Amino acid sequence: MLRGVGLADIGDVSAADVHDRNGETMEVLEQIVGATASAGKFPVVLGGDHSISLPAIRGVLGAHPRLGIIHFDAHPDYRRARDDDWRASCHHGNFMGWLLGDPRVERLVQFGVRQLIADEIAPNDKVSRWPGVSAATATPESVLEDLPSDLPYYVTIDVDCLDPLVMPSTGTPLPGGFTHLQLVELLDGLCGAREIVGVDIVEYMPDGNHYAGHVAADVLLRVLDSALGDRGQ
Ligand SMILES: [Mn+2]
Repeated sequence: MLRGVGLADIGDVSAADVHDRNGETMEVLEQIVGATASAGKFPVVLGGDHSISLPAIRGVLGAHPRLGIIHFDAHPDYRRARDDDWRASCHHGNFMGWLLGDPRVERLVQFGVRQLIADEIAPNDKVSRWPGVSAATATPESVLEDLPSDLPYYVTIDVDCLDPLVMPSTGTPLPGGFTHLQLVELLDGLCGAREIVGVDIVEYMPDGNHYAGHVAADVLLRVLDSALGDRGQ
């Protein structure tokens, strides 16, 4: 129950091109999320291109210098970048590479990955993957051992982790994803059992499919309920 939990909409970060060449919008988002997290608040970021998770998570790292990431996605999102300059090279398929290289990020656990990319960075020993079918049949009990209990976690949800029959309104739909129920049961179990310090839900593309919008909103609500439900009591 979210009774007693206050929610504030602090507005939009001005739209940027997918490849935000000067990084200015990214830096603004990092500052906003950082200030929110440092004030003891729980940042919720809605997108949009998945690359926004890079500044959002960097902002949270300012308040939580040891962090794990729980990542739901059809793709691993750490393709090799053209160069090390995130301003020039960061996009939704490679942003996780910079986070994996950040020593403050101690764990990355990925659920639902079902399309591997030839030029991806080799995952290092921080990474656990529950791909495709194993993610769909995973229970919270079976995956919690991959999530040390002494770490706070940021949750990033790319809506393409869901099956396109449930969530067609995204840029890179891929068959074989979660049903709504499989996803929310796993999220409920994980977010209720670990300290969650921020969340984003991204790659939702409003296209007039109102059902898909309801699904995205419900998934986010379940995360907030599981992660924050006791705070207002
Ligand atoms: Mn993604």
